[in-house]
Amino acid sequence: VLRDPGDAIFSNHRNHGHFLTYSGNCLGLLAEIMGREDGVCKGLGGSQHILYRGFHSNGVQAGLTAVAVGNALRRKLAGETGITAAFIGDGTLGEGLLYESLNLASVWQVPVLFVVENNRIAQTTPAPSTIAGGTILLRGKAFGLSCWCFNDDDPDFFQRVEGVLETVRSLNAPGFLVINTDRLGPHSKGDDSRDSAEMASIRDRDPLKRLGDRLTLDEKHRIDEVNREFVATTREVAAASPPARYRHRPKHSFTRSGDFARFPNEPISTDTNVRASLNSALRHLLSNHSDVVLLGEDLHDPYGGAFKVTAGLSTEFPGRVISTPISEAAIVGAGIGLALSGWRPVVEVMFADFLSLAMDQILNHAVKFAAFPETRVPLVIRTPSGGGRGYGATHSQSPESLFAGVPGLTVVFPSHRHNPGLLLRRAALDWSYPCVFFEHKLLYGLQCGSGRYRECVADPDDVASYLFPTLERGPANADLTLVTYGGMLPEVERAVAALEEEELAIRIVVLSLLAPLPRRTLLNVVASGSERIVVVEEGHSEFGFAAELGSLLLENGYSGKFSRVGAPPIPIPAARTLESDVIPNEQSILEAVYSLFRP
Ligand SMILES: Cc1ncc(C[n+]2csc(CCOP(=O)(O)OP(=O)(O)O)c2C)c(N)n1
Ligand SMILES: [Mg+2]
Repeated sequence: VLRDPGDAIFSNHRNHGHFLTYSGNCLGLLAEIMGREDGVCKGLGGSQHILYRGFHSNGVQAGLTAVAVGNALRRKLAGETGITAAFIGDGTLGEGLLYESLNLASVWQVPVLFVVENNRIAQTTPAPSTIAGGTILLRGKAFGLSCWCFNDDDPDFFQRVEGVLETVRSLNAPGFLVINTDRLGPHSKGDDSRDSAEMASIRDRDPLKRLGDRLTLDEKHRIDEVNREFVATTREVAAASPPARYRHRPKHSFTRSGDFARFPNEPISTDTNVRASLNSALRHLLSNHSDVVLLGEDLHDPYGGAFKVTAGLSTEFPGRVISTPISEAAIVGAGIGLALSGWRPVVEVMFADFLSLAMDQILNHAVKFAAFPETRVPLVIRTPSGGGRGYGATHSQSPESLFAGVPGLTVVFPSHRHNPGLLLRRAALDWSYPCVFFEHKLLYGLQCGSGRYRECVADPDDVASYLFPTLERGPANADLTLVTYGGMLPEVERAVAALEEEELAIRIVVLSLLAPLPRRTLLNVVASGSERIVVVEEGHSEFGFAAELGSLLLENGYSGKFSRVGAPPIPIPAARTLESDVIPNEQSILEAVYSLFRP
């Protein structure tokens, strides 16, 4: 009954039945499970991870519930028909994201039907020992959803479920359906701890068996025979499909091509600061692209976001700048749902420190979907980052290296010497992969300006290195090259001014793209003509950006001196005096530089 072309399903680890009911594609599913080329996801997904038309599933319990809400939000905003079904098991009632998703669905009144398959067991754990008081249904009621509960052996089960779907469709609002059912076998292989008497009664209650009992023996045999033959043939055809193989071993998830002419450059405007540049980029996106929507906490006027980057936009674009509950995981998930269904969401996470709450959505959902062939996830997550304002340990961090370590995630961190607004527009419009866009708090108020920097030549095979350029300033044969990005640039420039007083020739290289690391661009510019390289980053330097750059240089034969400057691996303290002792500054940069000139 999910027959509207706009309908979508977000399933879970137990997706085979959902998939077959949705698609009827038995061969595609079996070949996928067997790791064959004819699999619906060409062997990339396997048993649990499926993306096929409007069908999505993966193996993270509740992980797709927020993505489902985003999928339904897109349809609602676009005024389209269709509903979204999101499946969970009873054991998944322990996952926090589920409640963020129920809340979002209710606040936004989007047509998502949450379906709880209540088999009273989770892997090996009986439900009563993990599901606290009240009934399951009350959980849906608590969020104001229309609620239903049926047994799967109810003779009118199908008609009842059809009625539920029609209600959700006609109300265009969320629902919560609990289906009491049974698990007929072990969770995986030999992991069923239920005793034989319980299993016998479960098998006896099996609605399919009960249906079968109404048939004559002859009819039953005939149906069994047809089914056996169908399964045997399907298996044979699936087995004849070649094992899935990469044509070329992939180096990354990004497709690359050097057609830079598609992305015109723009001179940087010097009469604007970073905040205004970003604000006008968002205004441009909203004015010219009806598929752009902004999500985040406190974005609305007159507040306009914690750092005022969205000021004025909720007034100018009613309904498209959406202030959300405090639910970082769910709003990033909803962004994934919007992006997967063709829109260009820009999500603001109020402080970069809170990205950790959305890590599962980024690591297990956004980049995983984006790695499927012909799948675009143009999601931008903007976030103010870094210290220098005495905000303490949970509002001052620089977590970009953590996120640069996520395979398939794009990490952009512009400085005031880049064109921050242009880079944000490119992340939203020209780049079809999930991107975390860091904005340093101390840069918001700085005037933009190219400051005598020039763009390094981009790698012709790497569009990202062009879209999010690396800048350089200073002579090619410098005594020393300083490499940095984001909020460290003003400190680096102060240090360089001091060094130039001492008649040292210093080159500065400033990245805006941290991941995928613009390797060839960096090798061309950094490794050539410098015997001393100092990398400055604000985050703690262990396992960080500078370490990655150091490896790149070593692997490519660099034999000069190398040093990195970063914070120690401790929580950022709140007192300004303590904070300035741990975050790199002009003085600590100079010390690192001088140490490389000592014999
Ligand atoms: C976030 C997460 N934690 C743990 C698991 C491992 N796991 C897979 S299925 C499962 C039990 C799920 O139980 P339930 O939600 O009741 O679904 P059922 O299998 O009974 O349909 C567990 C713990 C997982 N896949 N995802
Ligand atoms: Mg269960």
